[in-house]
Amino acid sequence: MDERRTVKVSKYLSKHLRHQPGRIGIALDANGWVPVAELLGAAAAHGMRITRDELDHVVAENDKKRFTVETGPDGDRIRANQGHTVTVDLALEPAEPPAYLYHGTVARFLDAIRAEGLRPMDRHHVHLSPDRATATRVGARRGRPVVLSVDAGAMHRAGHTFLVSENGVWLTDAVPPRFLRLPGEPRP
Ligand code: HQG
Repeated sequence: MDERRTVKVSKYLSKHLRHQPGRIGIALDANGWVPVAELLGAAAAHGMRITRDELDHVVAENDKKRFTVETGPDGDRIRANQGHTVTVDLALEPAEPPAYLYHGTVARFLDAIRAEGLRPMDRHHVHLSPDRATATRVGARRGRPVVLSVDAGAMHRAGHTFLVSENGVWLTDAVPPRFLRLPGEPRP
């Protein structure tokens, strides 16, 4: 499977497993799962033929482990590991975060972030990375990246809940400004 095809299938899966299942007439269950056979059938019916081998390849090779396939009594099912805009309960267990987590963004959002902290915007959670390199890549999607550090240890002690997704992304409801350090500022 070539890289272009892999990216195309991955984007198609993300779109329908996170954002617009109704576009191809599928419904995710409460926890975000859909039978693999149903997904592939619906995709084909809407002009996107994906083989089971291709799907397995994308799930296994995806750089960010965006999807999980699970074998159940009724056959295999698939879901996106995070990043949904439709309502799903990923049933992730709260976990204790490392002392610091990182968030990659761009300069044009900094004034708002300084004033109101990090907000989930269109997603269900604020997404935080365990290392600066990952946060840099996340920020670079929008322009020249700016990496903020988050005093996750202090947030946790103050009672904020953290979840960690299947692919190592840390999720929390919001990050108040006092737990953020912008580049060039001392740690909070
Ligand atoms: C910004 C991708 C103004 C925030 C990535 C970000 C990640 C604010 C944008 C995952 C703000 C939201 C998530 C505030 C936050 N005022 N702007 N108060 N608070 N922002 O895409 O973290 O490819 O929803 O800095 O790799 O960029 O989808 O979040 O720039 O892991 O698998 O608002 O998405 O993964 O953008 O990215 P997003 P994100 P996937």
